[in-house]
Amino acid sequence: MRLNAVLALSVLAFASPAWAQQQRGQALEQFMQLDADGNGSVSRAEAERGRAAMFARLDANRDGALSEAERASGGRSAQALSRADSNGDGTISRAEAMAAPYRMFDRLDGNDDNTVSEAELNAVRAQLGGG
Ligand SMILES: [Ca+2]
Ligand SMILES: [Ca+2]
Ligand SMILES: [Ca+2]
Repeated sequence: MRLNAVLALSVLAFASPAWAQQQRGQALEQFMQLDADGNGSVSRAEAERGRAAMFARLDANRDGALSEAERASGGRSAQALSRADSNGDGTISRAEAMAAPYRMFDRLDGNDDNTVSEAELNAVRAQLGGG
């Protein structure tokens, strides 16, 4: 399910090094589902849309901000978002969520051209495969 996939992404974005390789591989496959136009690569715009969808799903009362309670109901991945609270008021506004570093994307985009190409994905996949 796509929304769960998006949640998994945010977990990976804040993941500790202790995270299992298998979970990373799974998140990678889910990341590829963000390829909305099906051209084999995930642009930053496509990835950001995925992140916005996650935010919308967590914002249960649709006030454009994630309260502590809303994050708590979203599980571990949503709680990780608390790092995005740049003004420290306890809620995460949409702007704060979108302004937070997209670490998974940055990590995958090896040549910093704002697109995670098929080749870049394959390179990471090869690393995860233990090769
Ligand atoms: Ca694409
Ligand atoms: Ca809310
Ligand atoms: Ca790239």
